[in-house]
Amino acid sequence: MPIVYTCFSTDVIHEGHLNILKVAAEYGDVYVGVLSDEATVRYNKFPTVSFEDRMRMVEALPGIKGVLIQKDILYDEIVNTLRPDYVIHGDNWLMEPLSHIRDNVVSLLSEYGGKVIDVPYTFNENVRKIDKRINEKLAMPEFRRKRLKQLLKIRPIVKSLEVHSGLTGLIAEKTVIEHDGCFDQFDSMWLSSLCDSTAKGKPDIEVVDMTSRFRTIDDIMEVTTKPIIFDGDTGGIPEHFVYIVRSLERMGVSAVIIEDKVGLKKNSLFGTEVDQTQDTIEGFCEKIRAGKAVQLTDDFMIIARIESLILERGMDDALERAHAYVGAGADGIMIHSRRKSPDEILEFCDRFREKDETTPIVVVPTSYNSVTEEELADHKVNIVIYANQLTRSAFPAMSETAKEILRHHRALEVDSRLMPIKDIISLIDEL
Ligand code: SPV
Ligand code: MG
Repeated sequence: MPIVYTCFSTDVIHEGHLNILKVAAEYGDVYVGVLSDEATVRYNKFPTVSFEDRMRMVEALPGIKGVLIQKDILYDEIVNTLRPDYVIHGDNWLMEPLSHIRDNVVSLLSEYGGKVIDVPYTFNENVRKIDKRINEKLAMPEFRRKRLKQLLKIRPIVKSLEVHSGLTGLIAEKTVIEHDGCFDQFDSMWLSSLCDSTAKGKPDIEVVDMTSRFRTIDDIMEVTTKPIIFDGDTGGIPEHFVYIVRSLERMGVSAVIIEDKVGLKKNSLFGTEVDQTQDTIEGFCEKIRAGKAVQLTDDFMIIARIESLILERGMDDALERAHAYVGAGADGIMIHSRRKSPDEILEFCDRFREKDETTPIVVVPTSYNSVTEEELADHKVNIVIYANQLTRSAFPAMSETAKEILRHHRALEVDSRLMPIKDIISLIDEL
């Protein structure tokens, strides 16, 4: 019998999958691949069902000859081992970005005369409802909160993108690209204090109060499912920080990062050009301990941000603080720098890892932006934050549009640079 292969990357078997299996059975013995978590999170929603349960779900389907694990999005390994005569898939893979997967399969099969079968994709009201249900589940606090820890286990480096509104949240949520045969998307969102303040036309000095910052979180959470890392600035005094931890955890935020500064906080990228006071090690440890003491779940993370390199206090001070903060209960360390070169950050990571192999390290390559994610991962960095690039790209574009309209006394000249209204509308999901 000819071998027919299809790969499922789904948490729920619905009529669309059953239709694929029905058509597949007309061509030969049907083998189904279950896509690994590691591959799924590169282009699809985070699975709401464990890999083991997804395997069991597929194994229980009638009329299947075998179930396989597909480790990669591309089918090379499966095709080379199974040598299917047919690979069958919904015809949604004729469109970008999935068409790259299809092209790859066509080329692999053509080496020995195998064929691709495209089945009309089932997208009816019922399937739409199931998709919506999965999204709603992913957005629930108890599911969203733990996702950062889950991602840390399966991603070589967790990528986080700046967000400060529902719209930027949607960009972080929905942007998926194919590049050189690899798929990629952001894993999480960074709720930057700089960009949240800037969006409100205010300086980044903790003047936008927590009630307003929480309102921004809510706007983002309403339209996204990805985990949130919250920029908690200094966290305030320990007596206030405990309330922040409680609220964030309850809302379903995955992590708060607080920086070891006291008094009037200014943005770190000013460095020593402005007066900024670093907290004492003991003072900051007390704040970390206070936060950890009120946390109710194991999912939430308090990450300690070290400003020693920003304030030019030296590497030894940064390392001493890092180990002390972990000793006080910090679930991760963020090390920041405003140098053009990544050298001091990479040196910090290497030296920190000599004594601590597991505590997650977070970095923000804004000024040392030539460093790649692969280099950072080689130095055992766990989370990379792109902290302000959306705001910095949107502002000049908006400013230029405003000037052009003034220049021409009409909007015709700017039109070619604008996103069609139709596209903006399609970005927004309706309930
Ligand atoms: C932010 O995005 O608000 C940050 C990172 O705290 S930085 O602006 O680099 O200090
Ligand atoms: Mg900040």
